[in-house]
Formats: sequence, structure tokens, C-alpha cells
Amino acid sequence: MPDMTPARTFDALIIGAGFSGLYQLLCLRDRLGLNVQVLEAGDGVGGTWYWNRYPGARCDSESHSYNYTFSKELFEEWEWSERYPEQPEILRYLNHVADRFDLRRSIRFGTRVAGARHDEATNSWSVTTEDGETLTAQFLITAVGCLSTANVPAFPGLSDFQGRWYHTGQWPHDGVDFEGKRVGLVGTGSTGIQATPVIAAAAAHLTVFQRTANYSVPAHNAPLTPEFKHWVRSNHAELRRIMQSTPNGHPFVIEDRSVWDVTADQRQAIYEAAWAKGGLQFRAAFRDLLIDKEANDTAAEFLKGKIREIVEDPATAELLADIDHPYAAKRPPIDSDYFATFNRPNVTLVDVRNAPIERITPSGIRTAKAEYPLDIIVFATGFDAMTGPLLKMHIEGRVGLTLAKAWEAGPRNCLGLQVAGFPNLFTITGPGSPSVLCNMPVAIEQHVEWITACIARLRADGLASIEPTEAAMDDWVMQVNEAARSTLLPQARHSWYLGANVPGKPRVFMPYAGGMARYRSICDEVAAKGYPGFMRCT
Ligand code: NA7
Repeated sequence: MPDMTPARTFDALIIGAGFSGLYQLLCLRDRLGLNVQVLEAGDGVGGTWYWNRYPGARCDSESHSYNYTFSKELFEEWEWSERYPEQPEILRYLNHVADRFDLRRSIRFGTRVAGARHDEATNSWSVTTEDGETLTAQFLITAVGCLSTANVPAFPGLSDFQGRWYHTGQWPHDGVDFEGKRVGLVGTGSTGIQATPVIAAAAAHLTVFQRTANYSVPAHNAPLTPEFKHWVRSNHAELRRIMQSTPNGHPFVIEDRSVWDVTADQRQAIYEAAWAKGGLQFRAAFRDLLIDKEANDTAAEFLKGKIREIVEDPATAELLADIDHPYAAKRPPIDSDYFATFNRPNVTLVDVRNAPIERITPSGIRTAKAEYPLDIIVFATGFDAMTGPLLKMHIEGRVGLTLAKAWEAGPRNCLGLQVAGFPNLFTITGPGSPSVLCNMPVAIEQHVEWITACIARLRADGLASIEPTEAAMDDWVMQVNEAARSTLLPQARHSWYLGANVPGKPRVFMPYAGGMARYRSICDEVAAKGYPGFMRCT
């Protein structure tokens, strides 16, 4: 009888079947011919887009840039329907990719990884699943996403709440019925801003609990015209070139002009045009918006003015426009009628900066000032970003060193890709890489291709393992800090870029802010020079 026991030994194990896991699988299995297994907690592909099914979930990158570009054929055969892709459409796209490249047969679904331990004697990683199974491989690649560990604040009383509560990143697959319900939404980041108008349209009443007011620029989402679709299909190479050469991996270039090169009237006209165009491109109106605070103030004032214009009730408008950080120093949301939603009679804004949420009661939310009766609470409270999904697993490297210990004071690694003491472990879009500051598929393709080339080279050279030196890590951490310091990003002191949204998390600016293009050339140079700063061993 043939042995039907599933294989447990592989060349490479990949954790996660989202954008990064799928492409890493394709590269290692089909290009390098390795024996690869992907372990995925969900019952389908999609990663972030498998879990984030909240009302209004949509990507802020424009659809023609929110896809892989490694395959011209794949790029040309897929057609997005709207300017920004909605969650179900992104999930359809990733399922299409999985089918087109026959990836499913190498993915084990419903398998959550509990931990991984490196064994020096065998130069292999033993990966344990929550079901108690152990699989081994020479290479371990985490493709776990940056925003995949839900952050539900530890409000006292939550377990006594008599209604239903949900975190946006763990949304029920069969949806939530808001009809006739009093809904409370906590959080006004990108997610809360997307969900607010959609929930308001369905619920009897929506109360939005705002701790930090936020900027937002209209998305101006709309169906794509046949002409635009045709233009996209005909410009694969050019779009790929632009996305790979811009700091944020988007398909537009940042204008090469300073805020101070133009008159106040010209500036106003430029901002009006950028507002009319909408989307993340607003940031690209001037080259100095993210490096010069006074330049940034001009954009901030314009955007606050728009809030006051749109929102009819002056007190609500003031609360929404009372923003405490430079524009785009936190991840800048884009929206569909967010501010106008506060003109609806069934929507209330509650300030929880000055009167914080004290507890969840059986019947609602109590702040320092009042109690709000609710049937449903939606937590749009974000994620334990970047390090959360990695540290949730127990990863143990050489001589019992855990990743949690190695990163006690904040993440330390080289190029955001590898950590000393953890041989052959690669972290796709890990902290210290451009990741969340970049259009994700662009960052992911670069990482996956670098890792693939690194492993191919290692094997070609007859070597068995690679890891960075401590000195190379120190140098990279310094470069990450310097890159952040040369922007206004650290000035948003409460941002998740700094880990400030999770109590007890070390305050370290996590993503590499030097731009994707610069990062790519640094990584290319390291590879071209034979991996200086890395120990490659037999
Ligand atoms: P974010 O951007 O982290 O936003 C979370 C929101 O939840 C933000 O407004 C927080 O206020 C608020 N929050 C968090 N904890 C609390 C407590 N305890 N009380 C009140 N309010 C709270 O997460 P998103 O899901 O919106 O976006 C994450 C990324 O996904 C986004 O940037 C895109 O890249 C995609 P705070 O600002 O901390 O005062």
C-alpha cells in the first residue's frame, strides 16, 4: 500500500498564503524546483484580505497597481472593475492566482503555526502547528503580513457586554446585520473611516468614538472605463517601471516642486486639483510635504478647511479637524463620504480623547462623561503591527535565543529580512523594510525575488545557511532610524508605525522610510557584492 502520511520534511516552509506567501511559493517551487509547503491558518488564500471583510473594506492603492507585475500575462488577463479594489475582488484575484499557477496543492489550509525552532546539528527548522504536528525544513520564510494581529483594547467589562462585538480584522464571513441596530464604532484610522459611511447607511444609529482626529482625502472611487482598462493592459512594462522607481511603489511620481516654489494662490489651486483627483496621490502634490513641517502645515490647513466646509455642525467639525499630527505622518486614510456622514441625523461623534472609554457595560460603552447604549460594538482599533504576527509565534533560533528576547527593545535585523542567530529565516516585509510605507505588492515582489535569488545563490555555491552579523544589524538599525528622522513621520507620536498603539510595546520606528527605490538598490548591491554583512556557511 502506498504511504498516505503527509510529508513532513521540506526544503522550505512558508507561513502564510497571502500576496507574499503565494508568490514565494511560486518562486521557490517552480523556479528553483524546491520541495515547498505553505502553512496557512485560514481556510483559503488571501491573508489580510481573507480576514478583513468589514463593511467598506477596500484597498487604498489604485487597483491597477495592487497586483503582481512579475507576469505580463497575468497582469494583462486580469481586469479590475473599480478605481480601488474592494475586498471580495482582491480575494477573487488571489484565488485566480492560486489556480492559475496551481499553487493550492502546496498549501495546507486551516493550519496555524504555534512556533519554530532551529536545530543547529541538522541545520533545519522544526515548525510546530497548533494541532501539535511538526514539520521540518532548511529554510523558513514568514509571509505573515504586517497588519494581521488584531488589537482589541483591554477595556474592562467587554466579556459582560450583552450585545455583539467584532474587530474589523476578524470579521464574520457571513457578514453582520446592522438593520435597526444601535452601533458603536471605536477607532478612526483608515478602517474606521472606510466603515463609518457604510455602517451609517445600514444601522438605526451609529456612534463613532474618536480618540485621535484624522485627515482624509476623498477616494473618488468609480468604475474603471474601458479606455482606462485598455491603457493599463497596454502599459505593463511602463507601469512596472514607474512603480519600481518611486519611493512608495505607487504608479505616480511625486511632483518635483517645493511648497515654497509657488504663490499661496497657486498652492491653493494645486491642493484643490489634488483634492478633486483624490486618493493617496494628494501626498505627491509637493516634494517637501513629508520633510518640512511648515510645508506640511499648508496641506494640513487645507485639509482641515475641507472638514469645516463639509461638516455642518460646527462643534462636530471642530472635533474632526482638531488633528494633532502632521498630514501623512500617520498612514493617511482616503474615504468615500466619511466627513459628510456626520451630517446624517443617525450619526453621532463622541470625543474619547478628553473623556476616555472607561468600560464596556452590559448594555454599551461608558466614557468618563456619559454612557452610550449599544446593540453592536465594532472595534476598528487596528493591529499589533509588523512585529505582532512574528512575535505571536514562538520562534527560537540558535542556542535557545527567542525572537521575543532578541527584539525585547524593538526589532533588530538586517534589511528587514534576516535576524542574527536565526539562520535561514527570512521575514517578508518585516520591520526595517519599506513594507507598509510602500504599495504592498511592490514591496512583496522585491522581497520574494531577493530571497529567491539569495537561496539560489547559496545552493549554487554549495552553502547551507545564511544569517546577518550583529554588526550588519546594528548598521541597518541605524540606517532605519536615520531614514525615519529625516522625515516628519516620527512626529506622529501615537502612530502604529512606532508601536505606540499597543500598551507596553517598545517605541521604535519600524518601517524603513528611505523609500522603496533606494531600499531596492541597497538590497541589489548587497546581493551583487556577494552578501557582505551576512555569514554564509557550509
Ligand atoms: P489604525 O490606523 O491603528 O487605527 C486604529 C484606531 O483605533 C485609531 O483611531 C486609534 O486611536 C483607535 N483606538 C485604538 N485603541 C483605542 C482605544 N483604547 N480607545 C479609543 N480608540 C482607540 O488601524 P486601522 O485598522 O484603521 O488601519 C490599519 C492600517 O490598515 C491602515 O493604516 C492601512 O495601512 C490598512 P489613536 O489614533 O491610537 O488615538
